[in-house]
Amino acid sequence: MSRLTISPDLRVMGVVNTTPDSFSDGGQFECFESALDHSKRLIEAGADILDIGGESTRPGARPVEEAEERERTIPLIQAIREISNIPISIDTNKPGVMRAAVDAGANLINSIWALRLPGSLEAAAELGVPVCLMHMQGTPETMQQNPVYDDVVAEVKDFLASRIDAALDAGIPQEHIIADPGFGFGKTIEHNLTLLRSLGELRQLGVPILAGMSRKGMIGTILNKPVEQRLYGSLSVAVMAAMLGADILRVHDVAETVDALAMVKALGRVSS
Ligand code: 7PJ
Repeated sequence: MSRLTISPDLRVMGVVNTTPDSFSDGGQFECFESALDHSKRLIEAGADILDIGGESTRPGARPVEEAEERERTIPLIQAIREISNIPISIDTNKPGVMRAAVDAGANLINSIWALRLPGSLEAAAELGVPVCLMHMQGTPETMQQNPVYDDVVAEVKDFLASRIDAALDAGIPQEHIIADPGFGFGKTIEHNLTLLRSLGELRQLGVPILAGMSRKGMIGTILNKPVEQRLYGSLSVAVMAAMLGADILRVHDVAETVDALAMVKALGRVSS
């Protein structure tokens, strides 16, 4: 019996940041034109989904006004829709941005707050699109100060189960729900590694699992490398997550990850 769990429907979500202070892109894609160029490159590189974000969630980041978040994301979604029908995810927690984004052609709501902020669960249910519910301990301002768990896997799993229940109660169907342990969001490196090892357990939640570790601090700490030198580390953890049962990998380096995951997929076909 194979001890691997490889999703038959492994997908790559490419990150498109439109924030000047994003902790992985460093403002590189600040203006509309470069974000659109970047999106085109990710589509050509084989992304299955694009995740468009207009609010920085880096540790210590300050919240963004809704008008500014809309200005950063909505014209970009409209422009991508003119050239491609690739599924678009909007990384937001504001009901107004969710509505405008879906109206402009977004197909998925990615909520690092797991739709806990006022009005967001109702808005997502009303919009009728799939949602990604992510675990976070604390808030982006303070989450990395001193994260503490008794049992990180059990606590993340219980939290996600309760948010799945809340989504179901609000009328979001199960087949529209994705769960995410939220690597780096109120977690030490040990917490992140424990969650990665136990990713398979999260599959018991009964919904697809999204994992986002690309270029994150856990890689930087282990390799002692700055963000622009974390490609090989990011590919390694993407492959590990895929072999442990993740369904969607949220990454910056799409072309490289698509190749790495093609190898995992091939293995999945042999072992199944
Ligand atoms: C995640 C995210 C993640 C989901 C960010 C970064 C930080 N959304 N948004 N999961 N991370 N669902 O990309 O480094 O892990 S922003």
